[in-house]
Amino acid sequence: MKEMFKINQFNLMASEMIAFNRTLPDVRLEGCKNKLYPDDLPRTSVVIVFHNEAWSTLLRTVRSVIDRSPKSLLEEVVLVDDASERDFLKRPLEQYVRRMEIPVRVVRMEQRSGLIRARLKGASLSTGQVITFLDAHCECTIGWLEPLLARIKLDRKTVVCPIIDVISDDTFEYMAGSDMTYGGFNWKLNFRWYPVPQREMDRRKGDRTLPVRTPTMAGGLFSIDRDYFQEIGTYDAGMDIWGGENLEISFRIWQCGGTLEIVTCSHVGHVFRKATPYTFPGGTGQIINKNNRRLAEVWMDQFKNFFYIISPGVTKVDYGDITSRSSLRQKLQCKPFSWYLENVYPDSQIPRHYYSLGEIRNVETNQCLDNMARKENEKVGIFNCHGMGGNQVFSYTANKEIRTDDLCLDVSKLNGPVMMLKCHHLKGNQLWDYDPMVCLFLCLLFDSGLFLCLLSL
Ligand code: LR7
Ligand code: MN
Repeated sequence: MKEMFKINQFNLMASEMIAFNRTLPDVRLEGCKNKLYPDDLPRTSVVIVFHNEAWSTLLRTVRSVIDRSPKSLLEEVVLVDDASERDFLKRPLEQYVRRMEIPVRVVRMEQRSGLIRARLKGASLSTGQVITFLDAHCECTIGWLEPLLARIKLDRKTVVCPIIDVISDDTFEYMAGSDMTYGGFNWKLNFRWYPVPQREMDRRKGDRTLPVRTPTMAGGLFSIDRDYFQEIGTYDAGMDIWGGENLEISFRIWQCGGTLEIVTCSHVGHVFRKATPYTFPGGTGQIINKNNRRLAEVWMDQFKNFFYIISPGVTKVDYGDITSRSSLRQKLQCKPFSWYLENVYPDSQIPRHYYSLGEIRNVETNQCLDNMARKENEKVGIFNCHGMGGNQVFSYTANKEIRTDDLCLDVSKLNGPVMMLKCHHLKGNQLWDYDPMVCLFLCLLFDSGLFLCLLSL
């Protein structure tokens, strides 16, 4: 089992012991089970890209799509092989899928191209009115498709994601994902799940079966009207291998007049892995940074500085030519990133308004506040100022938080310590006042007995 785990970074042995058409629990909210949908929903092609995927997970994905989609709504499945190096994914795959009851096509990338360009190829060869993308290790549950297509029928500019349930990489147990989280991102431009805020619960009048408007999508599982996908510029074909395209398409959808939703009545499982099984030709960091730079440069306006200042190294990465993407933004007359922060993602980790972004330095001792690469629930540290951003970047926001990425300085006892906790936007222990007139500086008492002066705010 341990040996086989390394091949795909999941328990391949367990996967191979599980039927392609295994029964899955119905994890939907009760209120979802008897919803009715129009008869004339648009038909979808399902596009699945893969590189060196396991036979069992790939075919379980295909099987679950066919078995749990009404035949009338499923145009075809398009499998795009991103230059895999496995013999069983060549002719044996083609022969196997030929027997299936709906058309399953296998198309090949001539060379390793990455998931973005592989999806573009799959999309261009597919014919359904809607395109549904899935990762190659998913399982669709009962009723997954109708609520997605119903949203697109209602408004073709709505792009929809299912709730992504968790298939354990260890046991392949199927576990329901939450309808109380939605997609965001942090200063490093990593996609993250965050709690659905109260304003979004209120907008839906507390009805959790209604779709959640989400600032970003995870990337792998979504449905989009084919023409609308074209209209808003598909994907950025200048992005390589993996990463960044999910935030790019999310920003683009919102800023250019579309809507991005998580349809809580639709559940699809995905095998979440802790490591990547495949190589990134050119280097993992290089590629992800390049993709992220492309998205920051085209879509984030001055707010790209949050990304650059926390990861100063990335500014050295070449991001190629973005003129066609910038002119796309022009042509579509997309709104600025500040609009997105204000209207779509006010609870963002990137503050819409802020007083400062940079280090917090004690000019006497030349020591800086430093998150010491610690995580949530730990004390903030002090370290020699290094001027390299990273762990020493903080922002004093218009809400009077002092935050570093998604963590806020928080004091719950008079004598400290100053902790780093998830920002709660509720002021209280996370409210920091700076009064340059009266105090010249504000001193915070640390538990070490040291006074730290916030001078440069
Ligand atoms: O070079 C490659 N060529 C490929 O065809 C690299 C990958 N791929 C395929 C791969 O076989 C898989 O089917 O692309 C798909 C995604 O790659 P994964 O499954 O190795 O990565 P992931 O699940 O971590 O990917 C998430 O983030 C990616 C960022 O580029 C994509 O948006 C993925 O689609 C996305 N997956 C999900 O959203 C599922 C939920 C994960 C979360 C959160
Ligand atoms: Mn995946």
